[in-house]
Amino acid sequence: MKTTSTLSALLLSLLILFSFQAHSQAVEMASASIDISQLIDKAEMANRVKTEFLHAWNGYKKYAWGYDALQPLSKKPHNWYKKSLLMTPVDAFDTMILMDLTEEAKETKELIFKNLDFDVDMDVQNFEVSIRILGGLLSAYELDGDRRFLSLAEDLAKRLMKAFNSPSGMPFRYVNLKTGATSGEISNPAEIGTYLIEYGTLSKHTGNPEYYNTAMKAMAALYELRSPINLTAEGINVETNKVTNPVSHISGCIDSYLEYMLKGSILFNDKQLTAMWKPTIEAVNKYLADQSNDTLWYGQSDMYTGKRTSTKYGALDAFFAGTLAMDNDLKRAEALQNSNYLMWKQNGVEPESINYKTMKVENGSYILRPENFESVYYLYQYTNDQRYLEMGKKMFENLVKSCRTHEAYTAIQDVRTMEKKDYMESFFFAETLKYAFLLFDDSGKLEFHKVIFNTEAHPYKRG
Ligand code: DMJ
Repeated sequence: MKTTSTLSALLLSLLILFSFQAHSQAVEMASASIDISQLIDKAEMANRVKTEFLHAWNGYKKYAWGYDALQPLSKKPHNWYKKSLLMTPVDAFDTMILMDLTEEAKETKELIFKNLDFDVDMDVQNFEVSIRILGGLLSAYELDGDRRFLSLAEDLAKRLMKAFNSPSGMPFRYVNLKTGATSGEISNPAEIGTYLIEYGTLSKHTGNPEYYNTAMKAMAALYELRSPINLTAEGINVETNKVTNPVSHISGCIDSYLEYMLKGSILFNDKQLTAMWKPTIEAVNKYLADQSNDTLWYGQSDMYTGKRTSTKYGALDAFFAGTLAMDNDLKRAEALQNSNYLMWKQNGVEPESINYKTMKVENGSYILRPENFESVYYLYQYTNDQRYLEMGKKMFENLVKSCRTHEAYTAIQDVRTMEKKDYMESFFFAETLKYAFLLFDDSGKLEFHKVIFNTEAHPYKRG
């Protein structure tokens, strides 16, 4: 009996020793794979991204020069409204500067000063025109220095500001650039609270505080409509000041309101925003986060009860890993970026939305969205972890494989079949390729910690 138990003890020790060695080997292998990742040639990757930017840009130039955007499959130009606002050129300009595409930047600048005119009788979507055009003109001014960019920005802002002419100070969704007429009272937090970074930057450069105050008033009015547990509604009526849809989440329609609360507090050192951000992020993490073991997602909940209403997550939500990193919550940021990458990898390119409980695709389209690249870039900046270079490289290669056309880049109708869709968004130039490029770029032309990006990836200097 004694001999048997001594033998079993010996066997057990051998087993423990063996599994310990196996574990050490596994750890060594894991670190070896990290060493391999260090072989990523960042300069070569940055150059590859730049080459693809040029490929897409040349397609735009050839078939849609002067229009808002290109439809790459039919090779037709597209305008958002009756007259072009040069969505693609204005959105793309600062990426050209950062990529040192001097010739392209020069001809784009000439096009902008020759053709961009806001004195047009047409209703535009305040949010989209603000983040893309006003946002692009302001970063163009900061990077290029030509005061004509600032004049255009101020002319546009004066027209768009009419949208804020509501009883609450929260903007209507649409405004006529010539007459100032407004429409669209049923709005959402993203379209109400995503102006502060642009308007504050404009106030800084013009010395006129009215822009900052207008954006801040709208944001504060929106914040007042939070629920007693500090969650934000998806739907708001800016005329009646009432909630029209009580669902809360971090996704499209709310996303950039959260982003601007944090970024605004940093860029302008605004204590009111810091005081708003603290209870907001606590509520988001308490009622929207869905965590099990090391896995983190953010779902949708009722703003009054905090009860989960859906386990939908998608391409737009992916920005939040970067926001968490910026808020010094690296633990959640890294966990969420793992989920983002999982969502991307599952089909080779991320879909618009999935159910994170079943991992089933709910909406299979991919419209060249940037948020996953954005968060990879942020995470790499905050951690210096080579894993994020690996992620970015893989995602970029997938993008090239699935979205590249003979003469440009295009959206995907459904990532399950990879059938293509005929549109190239301006944010592909402003954001997706910019973040992919900056992830690998070591030129020092843009110092991450010295800028804040607007939600369309247009960078503004801090301080
Ligand atoms: C961009 O226009 C902005 O990033 C916006 O905040 C959300 N959606 C698109 C990109 O996906």
